[in-house]
Amino acid sequence: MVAPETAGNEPQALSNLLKENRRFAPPADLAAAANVTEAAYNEAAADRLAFWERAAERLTWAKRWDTTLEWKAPFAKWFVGGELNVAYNCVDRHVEEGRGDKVAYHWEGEPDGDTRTLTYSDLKREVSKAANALAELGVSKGDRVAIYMPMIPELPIAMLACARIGAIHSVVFGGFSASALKSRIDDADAKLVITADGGYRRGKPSALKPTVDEAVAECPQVEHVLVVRRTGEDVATNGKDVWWHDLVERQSDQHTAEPHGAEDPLYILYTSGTTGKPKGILHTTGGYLTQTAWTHHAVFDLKPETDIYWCTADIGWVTGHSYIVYGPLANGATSVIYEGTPDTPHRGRFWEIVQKYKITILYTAPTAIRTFMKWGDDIPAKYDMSSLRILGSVGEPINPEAYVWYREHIGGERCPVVDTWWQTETGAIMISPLPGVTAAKPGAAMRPLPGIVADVVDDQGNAVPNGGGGFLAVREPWPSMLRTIWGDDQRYIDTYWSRFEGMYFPGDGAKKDEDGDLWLLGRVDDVMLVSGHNISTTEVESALVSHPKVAEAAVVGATDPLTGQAIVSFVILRGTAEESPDIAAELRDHVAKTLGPIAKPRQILVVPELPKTRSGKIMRRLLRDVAENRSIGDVTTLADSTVMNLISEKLPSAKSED
Ligand code: 6R9
Repeated sequence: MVAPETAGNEPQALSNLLKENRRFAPPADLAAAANVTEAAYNEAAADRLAFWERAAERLTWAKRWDTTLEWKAPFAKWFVGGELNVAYNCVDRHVEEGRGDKVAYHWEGEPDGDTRTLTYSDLKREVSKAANALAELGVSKGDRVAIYMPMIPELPIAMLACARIGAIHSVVFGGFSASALKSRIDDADAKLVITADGGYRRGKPSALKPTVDEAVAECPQVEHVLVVRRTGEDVATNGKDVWWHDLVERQSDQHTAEPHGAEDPLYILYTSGTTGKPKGILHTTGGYLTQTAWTHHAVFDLKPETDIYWCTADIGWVTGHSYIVYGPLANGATSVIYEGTPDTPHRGRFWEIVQKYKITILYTAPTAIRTFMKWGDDIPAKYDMSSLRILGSVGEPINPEAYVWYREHIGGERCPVVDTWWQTETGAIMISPLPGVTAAKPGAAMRPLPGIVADVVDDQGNAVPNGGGGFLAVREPWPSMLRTIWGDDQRYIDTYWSRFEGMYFPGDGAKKDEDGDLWLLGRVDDVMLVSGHNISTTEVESALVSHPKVAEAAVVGATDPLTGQAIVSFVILRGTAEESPDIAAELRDHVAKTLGPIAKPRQILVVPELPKTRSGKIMRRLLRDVAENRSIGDVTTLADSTVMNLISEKLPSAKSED
């Protein structure tokens, strides 16, 4: 057996197996007109706090801060003493500066032809009315408001109304169950829930209100439920319910946005991580808006006058909070919001939307990109997508092959792809290429953004040399960082600040290539230990996806008497590929050839679907249960709970070829 390549003679915390030589320089015209150039890295390196002060100056402050950063590790306060109103920054100032007629959101409902357009003036009126309505319901500064809604304009309006009055919103993704909603309402002690009768999904109305009723029946602290009528389906009503169209529509559209402290809470967003009770990640106003707005300006090179920007995430996730609502609106962008799924009424829906609105910047997730690969190249080829100029990816490591497919079939080989690494906890993008600066490598998040100090360290917390792998760590506080876990400072300390002295530990594995560029390698909980080598799931999955017959892959380590753990792979084939009897052998050899024999999977299972969270991340924990022939663990956070049955059915055909 050949040992994998390592940087030196020391064993590596994480092996570095994948070699990638392709790279794509920024288009010359884009680079020449880019919002941010190489100089930003030098400026931030010379004086990090001065760099973030300049970023904060892009916002409108009612009172300038006294202290840029107060750092009592691990508790940070940014722009201390400063006052601003987030909703004023996202809405009013654009109207006051003469941009009231500019479109803030083109909203596209799932049913064909169901559209709405909101200018910044429209948004100001709607947010003001909603803020007045919240006040009438007795909601005031510091109160918590749970929001459980479909992707309709009232969702950002409700969030901005909370921000305007200083109430703390807690958006709960509309696909969560009554018990998940209840536990989040309880944890934050919310007094108001904002919801809708339902939304449209896969061509049908999908009810939300019954779930809210079930949750709220056990939440006596909830005083009111404010309900938007979206589908018009019958809903049960009770004494707590208030219709949005009754209450909000009769409010005055005048509302004065009072300034709030830079460290006043803006929102709580629950993230479940891999195990245990969901964590209420707390974000505050000044630093959060500074970094979401600056990164949106820098990473997407947003030109608010001409760009039409579309982030396909659900607003229920952090990507939607930061890059559909706060960042784009703070920058005065024109965005598209789409309510439904990519295959309704047909598999070209996304590309039809790109063509219709002449989208210039598209931000989506690897899970979606791999699905489009699986559906076939001919679908996007039918649409005119020549308006696109920048493509983004977020949520999981993007396999080099998926990156190249995205660049070619969506971006027409002219658009830079920015692979953006960040988390609910980081609030905004941390590691990413800049589209006018970076010669990007497919699959690499490249460098920490200016003002961010991140590194790859070994298990002792020492920086690994170029070519080495280990743990991602952030060495210095950043403006949009989480401030704590709601109501649980100790868990905040234990989860993020105890693994390495003085450093933030995100829980992700990473490597530095020979040039010092960063590659994210998946959650450290998923790393496989094969014959004494720590092998990342990402590298083996990327090797599988680089085979022309494979669209998606997930790998896990299963206990093995010989090697400690052995690699078990689950693959989905591309639309055109046939499942042949020798496919497993073909794929195993392909991985061995690409990464070395150490990474050769013991088993390959061809499956129709993979288990994913509702935000599209692969749940390897459940696949480990299958691979080790255990009964399957908690499936409540799965997007589709029937998937595990489909996969288990495949198991008897699994053969070990060695
Ligand atoms: C924004 C978001 C965070 C976790 C993160 C990491 C994974 C996100 C990634 C990526 C590799 C990227 N992740 N972006 N991994 N490359 N570009 O997704 O937030 O839902 O909190 O998930 O997602 O594992 O730690 P969140």
